[in-house]
Amino acid sequence: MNQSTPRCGEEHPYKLEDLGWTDEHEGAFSKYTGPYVPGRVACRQKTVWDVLIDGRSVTAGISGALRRLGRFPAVGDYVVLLHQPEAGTSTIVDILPQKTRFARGTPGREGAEQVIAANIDTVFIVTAAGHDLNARRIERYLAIAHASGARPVIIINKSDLADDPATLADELASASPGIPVIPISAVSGEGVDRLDPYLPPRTTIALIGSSGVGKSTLINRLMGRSVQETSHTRDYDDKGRHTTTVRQLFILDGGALMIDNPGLREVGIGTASAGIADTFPDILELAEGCRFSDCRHEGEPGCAVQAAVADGTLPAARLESFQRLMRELEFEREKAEIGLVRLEKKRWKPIGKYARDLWKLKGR
Ligand SMILES: Nc1nc2c(ncn2[C@@H]2O[C@H](COP(=O)(O)OP(=O)(O)OP(=O)(O)O)[C@@H](O)[C@H]2O)c(=O)[nH]1
Ligand SMILES: [Mg+2]
Repeated sequence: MNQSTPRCGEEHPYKLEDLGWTDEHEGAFSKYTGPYVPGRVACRQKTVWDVLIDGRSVTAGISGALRRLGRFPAVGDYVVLLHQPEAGTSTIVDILPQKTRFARGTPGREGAEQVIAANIDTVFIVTAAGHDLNARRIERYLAIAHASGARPVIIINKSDLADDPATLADELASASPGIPVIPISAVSGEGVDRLDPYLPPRTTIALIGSSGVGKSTLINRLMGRSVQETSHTRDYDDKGRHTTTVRQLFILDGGALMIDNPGLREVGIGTASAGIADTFPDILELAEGCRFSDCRHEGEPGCAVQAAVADGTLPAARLESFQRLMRELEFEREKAEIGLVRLEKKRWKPIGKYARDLWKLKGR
């Protein structure tokens, strides 16, 4: 299928099945009869969505009902369209159940989760040789990737800039037990074929990572042509410039579906508690040996986790990272529980007397 991903309004050769549509989706859609068609969201502009339907791409708005419910489709969502080509209108009226949802807590928006992409099979967490390579950052990404239900794979791009690319993977290995870590160069193509096992037809892969790590360059490499704009600065230093500004789904020649995302700057942990457990299986296993079942590993007697730090089997920075993420998670829970409102940057205030009393009780 050697043609670029359809732009809006264009015809294309893809059937719904090529877009990952399954019998399960068919079952969920079967209650709709009449002028309804199913599709998959390929791109979200501010208030309109590009949706791939059988054989073509259309631009659609959403129904008033979805808007009132605050249900905004994400890229990757399977949706139901009220499609009236004779009137020249298409409206998204429903979002089919999501298999997975990749979300990040967005501090500052009343704790609301921001869905980055839906129905993702695999998340490529992209980092790059140089200043972005940071085990703590990877742990944070891994926690939200695990929580999404998708399988994470770590990609270290720009291996051409490293003296010894093999050692780069070792640097991240202790932060990601059991997770594949693959060094590549999107520019030279070195190592890119090692991604093939993760790119079977009809599977959906989301690229996430900081701005400038080379996500769009990798898309262009995998597409075999330039479909995404990339930064012109080679020595990218992430001073807040984002080259990619909208999320977009691409169909690779091999049939895999890949979503390019703008670089993430702030990644809140949201409510990814299950993700934290999956990211730190080593710490949870050690914790089973602690004397107290509610041990926080902060100096309690008989703490097996602290003992592992002391004898060098667990890096102290990894434990700190775990504790920081757990504190964030606790804060997110409190926010949801007692109702906090953000007044200005990084300052939260309780709303209502009950919340204020509880906040004081907790010694904040
Ligand atoms: N040396 C080297 N440079 C690379 C590689 N991949 C990407 N780059 C460069 O890194 C810069 C940023 O690449 P982009 O693909 O725009 O990065 P991005 O992750 O899409 O950035 P945002 O869209 O802002 O999130 C560009 O100048 C690329 O040429 C690589 O493998 N090696
Ligand atoms: Mg980009």
